[in-house]
Amino acid sequence: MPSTSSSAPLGIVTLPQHILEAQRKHPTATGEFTWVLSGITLACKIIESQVRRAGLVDILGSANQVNVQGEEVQKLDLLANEAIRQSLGYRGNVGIVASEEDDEPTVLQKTRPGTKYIVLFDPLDGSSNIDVNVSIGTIFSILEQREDVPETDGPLPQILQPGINQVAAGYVVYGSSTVLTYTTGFGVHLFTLNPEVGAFVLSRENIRLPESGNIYSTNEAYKHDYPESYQAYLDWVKTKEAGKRSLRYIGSLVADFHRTLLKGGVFLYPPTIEQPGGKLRLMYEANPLAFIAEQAGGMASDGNQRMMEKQPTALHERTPLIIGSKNEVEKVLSFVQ
Ligand code: P6P
Repeated sequence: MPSTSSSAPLGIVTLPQHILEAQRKHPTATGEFTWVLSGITLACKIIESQVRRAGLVDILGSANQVNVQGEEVQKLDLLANEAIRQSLGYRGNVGIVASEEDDEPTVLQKTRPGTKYIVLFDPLDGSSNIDVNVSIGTIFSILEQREDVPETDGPLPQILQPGINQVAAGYVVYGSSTVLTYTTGFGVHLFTLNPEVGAFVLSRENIRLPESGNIYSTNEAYKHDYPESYQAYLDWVKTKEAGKRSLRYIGSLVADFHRTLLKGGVFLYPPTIEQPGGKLRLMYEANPLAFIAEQAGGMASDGNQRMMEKQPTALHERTPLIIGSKNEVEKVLSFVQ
């Protein structure tokens, strides 16, 4: 239920209001996020309008380009990337941005003092689903620039921080409705885009990820490419001892994670023979979702360690990912570790 605080006329709480209320409750959650997050939400509204129209306007299909990941870039990928880069470019307190679509990070402003934030993002995750009208999403992670790193060292030493240093993280799912879920370290909150108002309004506050869940989510087609320990888990999960289970796999990380956050269960993308380091990206997919999962009472691991304690070594570094209900992640780890 939306917040019923005094600042919620008609029961509507917008995202900026929610951040400012959090600032009043937690002085360290500075209102500066409002300005950065308003840049991200503006971009997501632009993306949403294009995603909704994709079927009508010639923006479906490939842009005949390949990105740094070696993946064919869809036209909406390019539009989403530009929308976020431009929206953040005028925020003033964002110094560095880094995108899944760009080989290198972009230093927006040199002067350090006011430009304390670094924003990393996957502008349109699951883009291979665009043409078949399956939910896709945007994921973002916000870090602060480190004072102990000289600017002369360039942006990478600033960016390559473990997930525990995130000051905020979130994602948007462009689905049957457009929802934004975020955390600044004080719980996980869900907003739904009200197209009439043109604003994200609070729909669920302090979401808790169920401690257990009977849904497991993985691409079973790869099972025989997974390490044997993961195969052993996937065999166990189908036994009577494991109880009644369901397999759900959308193939869009943001959509699979959003279901896991709300319904519980576990999503796993293990190492494969083709990608022994995992497929999903650490900095702008696994870490932001891990921050949200932990803030909601869940867990996230790479199979060997807590996801948010991994020390990144490269901007586009990939990682195996096991994320979801605490008890379900621990069960997978009991096979894998
Ligand atoms: P596979 C989409 O391309 C993506 O990066 C994630 O959104 C999704 O979870 C994963 O890849 C799907 O990968 O190998 O199962 O098609």
